[in-house]
Amino acid sequence: PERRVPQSLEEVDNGQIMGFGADLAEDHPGFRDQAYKDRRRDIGNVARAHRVGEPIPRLEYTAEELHVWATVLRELKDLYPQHACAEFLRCLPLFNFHEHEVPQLEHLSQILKRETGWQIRPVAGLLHPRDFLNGLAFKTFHSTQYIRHPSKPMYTPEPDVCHELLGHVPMLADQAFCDMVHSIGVASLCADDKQIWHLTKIYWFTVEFGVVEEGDEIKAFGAGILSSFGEMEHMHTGRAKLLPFDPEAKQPKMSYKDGYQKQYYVLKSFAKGAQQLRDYCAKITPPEVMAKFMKPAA
Ligand code: H2B
Ligand code: FE
Repeated sequence: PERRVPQSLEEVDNGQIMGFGADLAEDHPGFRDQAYKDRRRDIGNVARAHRVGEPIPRLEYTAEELHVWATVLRELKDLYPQHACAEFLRCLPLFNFHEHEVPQLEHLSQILKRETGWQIRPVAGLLHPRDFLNGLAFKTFHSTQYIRHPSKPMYTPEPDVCHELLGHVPMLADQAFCDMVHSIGVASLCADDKQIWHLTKIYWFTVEFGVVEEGDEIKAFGAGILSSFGEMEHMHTGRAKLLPFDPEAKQPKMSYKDGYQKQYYVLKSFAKGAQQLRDYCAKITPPEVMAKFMKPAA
């Protein structure tokens, strides 16, 4: 059957969760912890019940959950001045993250709306790639609201509130970054499955693991780097290959599980990245869809 291009965010399904659903896999740190699974399911149900346009319900985090957040924040924040890109460092203070409160999605979403017009929509877990990418076309970032298992504060096999808030949210307050990500989203609207896979890799090598040139250094903007102590150090050692970012080129295989990235793609700047993705998007997207979703180039 012909796939309908979603005309509004309501038409982007946020219910198709991949990988870890209600039952966590054997290798998930919470696999043997029924109370954790119940809690994760309850938080997921808040996302499932949320309707577009309503405020995201406030979540009261437990003392144990707060402790996980505080541990992760403490580990990471001292590394940012050295490893994070200038845009991340400029945006981070807007959110005023601190160790005595897990931030609420609604509050962060309001800050993003004010800064770049983006917003957050809660989601119960790892969303299907097509739906996740389609959300970006509507300037919407789907974010989980549960937190990783307390036994492993520095590791999570799936997105959690630490990864989303520390890794993704600050960059979404930067306009050029948002423009780049928006193009990925618009390109996904009419994409076939093969193109969705290509866009998933583009997303992976930019939004998740991208680095950007700053003088003769490279700095991180990818959330997978900025939310991982080990990955930040790994980037800094220079052991990974550095390649120029080119959305048209065949992207290498992504490694989800086998440790740190073997290569990073380097962006010249976010303005250049936004231009590159706009051009790619225009190649695979019908002009009427371009016209509806994209402002004319400045
Ligand atoms: N879902 C959620 N909840 N957070 C993400 O960061 C995410 C996702 N990333 N689904 C997507 C998939 C990404 O890995 C690509 C587009 O598949
Ligand atoms: Fe992510």
